[in-house]
Amino acid sequence: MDLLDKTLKGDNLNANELSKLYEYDIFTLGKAADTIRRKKYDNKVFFNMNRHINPSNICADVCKFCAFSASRKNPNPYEMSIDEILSQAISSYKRGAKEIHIVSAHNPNWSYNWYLELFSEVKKSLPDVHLKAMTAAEVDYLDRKFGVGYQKILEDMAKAGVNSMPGGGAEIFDEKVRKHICNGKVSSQRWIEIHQYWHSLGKMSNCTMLFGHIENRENRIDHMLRIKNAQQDFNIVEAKKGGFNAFIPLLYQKQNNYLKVDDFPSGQEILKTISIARIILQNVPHIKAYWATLSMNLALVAQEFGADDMDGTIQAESIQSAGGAKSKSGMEKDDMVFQIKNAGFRAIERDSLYNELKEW
Ligand code: V47
Repeated sequence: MDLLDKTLKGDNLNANELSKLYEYDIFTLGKAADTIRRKKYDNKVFFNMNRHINPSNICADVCKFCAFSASRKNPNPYEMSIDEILSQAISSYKRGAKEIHIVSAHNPNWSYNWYLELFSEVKKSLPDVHLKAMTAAEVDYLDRKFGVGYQKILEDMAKAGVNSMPGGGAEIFDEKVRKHICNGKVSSQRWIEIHQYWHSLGKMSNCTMLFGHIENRENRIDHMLRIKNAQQDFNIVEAKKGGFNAFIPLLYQKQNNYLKVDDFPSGQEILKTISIARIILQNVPHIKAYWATLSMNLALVAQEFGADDMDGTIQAESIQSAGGAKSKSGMEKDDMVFQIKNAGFRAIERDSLYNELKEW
């Protein structure tokens, strides 16, 4: 039996063995991935109406790949008040956003209670909105700063109204690469423990992988395998009672940062990565081709190579756009729908947990 058949059958192969999947041609991989995605979702492509809010770019950590955090290359520090965040969230809600996605730099000026107050205030003003907030890196930062323990932080977040956690901060789990690109940030093991504890509270989260910088193919597969192993009980995910909902390969944006990178992945290498993710991560329901990092065109092509989701309308975005992505002002819903349908798919608006809301 060849490697692809063995992988599809679920044989226990290691990262080194699985990295040879990249040696298949793109169409063979794409067909295998597309078969899995069509069996799950047929011709549907999901998107949501969301709003990203990044309350501050002042950061205690120093990640070489980051163009967002205030530094010599981005000498523009800012921090928003709770009232300012609230007024952005309310105006986005009025424009149709059903999810508010709050991710911040690790701002040393904020107290522990500031976060809880922020989440409570958002939920008090907008009880219907899905609040997706706090990467595991932020949770770990609060734990390091205030010494409360990540378990308590997660329990407090849930009590304050956080509905799900985004997948940021995973970067690349391989410890050697991680040390080079984001030394001092949440460890790989801790990132996974934080998500697993959150899942044990009956909550969903996403998982990301930052790729296209200095990592190699085996590092990417190792990252996927750690996610696969961390996703313990697929039935729980299906019942939406805790687990990873979507895997999001984030393509590295190269401008305005301190990470020196010589080679960038070709479109083929990117699509192969997405297909391989769909093939390996069969216990993670969704593969998100985040249009902000891939560009709209490649994210649409990715829907034929294993992905089933585009992310959303965003309205405003600061992290990837600081690195060069064209996502600063998000995208109109009509344009999203038009482009999905124009690519030959059914445009399905979903909520944050992938319940279908409407076919446009
Ligand atoms: O953790 C930072 C990444 C992440 C760069 O869960 C960069 O639905 C590319 O996690 N090039 C934050 N990426 C964004 C994120 C996310 C986005 C959309 C949806 C979801 C979700 C999560 O952005 C960070 C980091 O990995 N990032 N700098 C860069 N130069």
